Amino acid sequence: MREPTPRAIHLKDYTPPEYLVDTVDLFFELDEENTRVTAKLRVRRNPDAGGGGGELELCGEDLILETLKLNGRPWAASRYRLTPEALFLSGVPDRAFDLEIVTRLNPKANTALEGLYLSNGMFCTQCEAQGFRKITYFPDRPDVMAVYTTTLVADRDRYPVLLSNGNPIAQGELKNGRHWVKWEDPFKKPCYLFALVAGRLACLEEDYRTASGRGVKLQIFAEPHDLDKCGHAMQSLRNAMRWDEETYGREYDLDLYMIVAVNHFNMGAMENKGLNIFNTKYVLARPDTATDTDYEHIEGVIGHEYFHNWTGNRITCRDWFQLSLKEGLTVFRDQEFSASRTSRPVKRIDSVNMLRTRQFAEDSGPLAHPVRPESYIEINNFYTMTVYEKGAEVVRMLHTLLGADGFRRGSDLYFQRHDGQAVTCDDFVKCMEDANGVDLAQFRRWYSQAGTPELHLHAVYDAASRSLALTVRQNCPPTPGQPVKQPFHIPLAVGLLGPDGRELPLRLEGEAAPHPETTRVLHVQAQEQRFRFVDLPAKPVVSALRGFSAPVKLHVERSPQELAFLCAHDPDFFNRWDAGQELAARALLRLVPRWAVGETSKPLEPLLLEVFRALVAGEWEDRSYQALLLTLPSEEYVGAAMKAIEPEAVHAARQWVKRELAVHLEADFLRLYQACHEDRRDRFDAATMGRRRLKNTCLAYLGELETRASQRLAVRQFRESHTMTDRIAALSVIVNSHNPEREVCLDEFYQQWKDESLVVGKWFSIQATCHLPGTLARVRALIAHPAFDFKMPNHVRSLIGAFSQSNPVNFHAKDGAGYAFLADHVIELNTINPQIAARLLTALTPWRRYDDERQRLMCLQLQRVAGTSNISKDVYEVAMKSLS
Ligand code: B3K
Ligand code: ZN
Repeated sequence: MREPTPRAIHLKDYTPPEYLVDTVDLFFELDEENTRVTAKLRVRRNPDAGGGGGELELCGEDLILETLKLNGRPWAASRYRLTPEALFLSGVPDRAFDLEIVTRLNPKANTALEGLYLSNGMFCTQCEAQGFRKITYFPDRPDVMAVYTTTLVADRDRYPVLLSNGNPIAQGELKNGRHWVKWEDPFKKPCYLFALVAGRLACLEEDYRTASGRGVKLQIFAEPHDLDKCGHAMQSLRNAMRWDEETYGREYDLDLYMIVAVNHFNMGAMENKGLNIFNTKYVLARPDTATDTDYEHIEGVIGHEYFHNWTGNRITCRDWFQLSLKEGLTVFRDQEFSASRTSRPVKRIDSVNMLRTRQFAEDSGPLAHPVRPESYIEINNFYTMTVYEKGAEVVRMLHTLLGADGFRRGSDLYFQRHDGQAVTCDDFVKCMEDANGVDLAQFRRWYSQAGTPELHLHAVYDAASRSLALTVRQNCPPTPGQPVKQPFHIPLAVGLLGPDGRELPLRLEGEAAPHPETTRVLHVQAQEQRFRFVDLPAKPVVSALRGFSAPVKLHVERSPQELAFLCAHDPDFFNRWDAGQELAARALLRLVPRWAVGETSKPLEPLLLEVFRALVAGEWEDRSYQALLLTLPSEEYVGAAMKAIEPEAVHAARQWVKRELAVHLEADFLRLYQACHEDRRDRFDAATMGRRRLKNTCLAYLGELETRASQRLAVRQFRESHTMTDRIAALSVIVNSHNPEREVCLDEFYQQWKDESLVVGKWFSIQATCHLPGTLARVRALIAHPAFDFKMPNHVRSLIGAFSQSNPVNFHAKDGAGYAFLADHVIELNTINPQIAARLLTALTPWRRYDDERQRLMCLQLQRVAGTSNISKDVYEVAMKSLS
């Protein structure tokens, strides 16, 4: 909402800060519409800065400057200049000095939810990436690290709880019913980790003892009526703390760890030092209000934010281009934590599924960027799948290449060498190199080159020499600004299976003995490389990219029989699942053209049916994994393999295969459903959740039959179950069918849960993702529903986000109504909450992947958005880059 053509910031222009701030003393007089902030900063010139004695630049937005003093004396107006984005002071002393800045701001008017704002009458903050500049004038960049003290003054009645980073050190009463609390955070931090909260909050409190015996108080704050939903978050926090001690030798460092759950939040949660602020969605859970997936996500996000205390807070980023330094690493850490808590195979497959559908799409479209981007217009647009999820894969590859012990040596060195510093991705890789005596020069390209590498494997068996020649070729398609790529260093985990399904010893030509393991990691570094395995009595089946050892697209010639064989025998859980997916995806892709031309007779491939029959009949210990094996690849995944995506045909083909499988395997699905059916509202262990996941997978198949019996089964589960998992799974089946009780069930659900905002969000999503016709009209009606709050990102995401990102067949309706609907709301949100608006708009980014008519319609809407007056930097960047 500023200059017409916002400026891009480039990594190559990075220079160290001219001035450093050692201490920050903040004094907040909190008021809903007129908060006064007094900031006292101890400032000094940076001895390591290049320039000499330039202006002191302090960022600041939407602030009213009241007074400015230097070393206690008013600073003359002639010696500073003010722009809408910064305050520049000229002629400041060479020696360290005190700066006192008094500003005013209006939290109530802050609907962008960045800086200081109000959520359900509670004050809270969000400073990452650049929200602190909406609180006071400051050198708002992560390489300026200071020690903070914060005093909060507010009305005692409305704001009995006053929180900030660190430990409370003093408090008192004032006249007019106001009170104050002073906080001190002994650790140096960048301003993006600053936080405050003030409100009428209830607290769940427990004690924790660290491995070395220190006592830490754990507190979770929520609105009083939500206190009974904080137990799982508390347990998750304890689990995360223990895990980080055991896995990385990292202990918590303050005496107090606080988490506050707020309703209005732009993302999942925020790792502010000692005072995490969370979206309620990732804290609150009770068996009747939250699903198993919610329980898992809560544990994952609580872990993620906790792990940031070391990877993000103690060691932070030098600049925002290094975002993946903390995010990629912390996602890797949270993934491993979750894997240890639930089912490792399922956690890995869930992560890869998301990467392959969403990150691969990002990497092949106009918004593609390296894990360490080179430029940005609005940094908030770079909290992407690439920086987070691909960044985590890059860290995982280091783990694979160096082994668990080598990785730990590298991380130990990283914590030791860089504690208290703001560093780069390169510094991290350097620690891995130094601790292990390896050269990762080529590996570093994963940080600088965008795009998903393609790996082509070609295996030739030679019976005479009993050897297998494996030729590996890699290439990476061009991405914006990077037409040509250098080869990557790719860890390729492989195994070989004999005709009986047993693993074969892996001995490469020239080696004295076979590899000790049945999976070995090949280092693929050249554009084309050959590996020869010897001593193979018969032609083996290659199991490549085990565990998804690198974020690449793998191409191997494999017959359907080989895929079925792998799906039945591969001991590698990932490849076993992936072989089934590939078999199903191929079957779907073969069906798609028939739908496109309206052909009706479509035989279900006997091999696919056979594979599924074996999967459904098998006795699996990990039921959750079995559920995944029985799930067809998503429409997004199948569509991604097409030259031009045909959403209706893909949807129709998938529905048809699903229904055919249900028809042929009805008895098996029903038997499995019954075997797993139980109503355990008190259990959230991996085995119980696995049974629920499998049972609900079966229910979804049975639902496709649309028989009276299957309809009744779904309604019975909906009405009689006590867990939200089972109720929502049943409701989803009901909503996506012609069940006569559809509307009644939806209404019952709403009536029961209308006071629980998060559950209302589920009610929105379930309707927004319905694949039947008429969904857009319903979504429009729901926007007008009294329960819908346009200013609450959770609601926007569960309705507009779910419709545009998780309902391809309706969003991509041929008439373009879905696109126009999305653009309307992006334009509306552009002024209310730019971050959310920009995020929503990315549903139109992959327009080139569709047919000509859809391309035209999607572009039309992107152009309409791009032409909006008062366009925010966030929306501008997404619209312009998408169109380029
Ligand atoms: N670090 C925050 C994300 C901040 C997003 C700012 N637009 C949460 C996280 O990744 O843990
Ligand atoms: Zn994070």
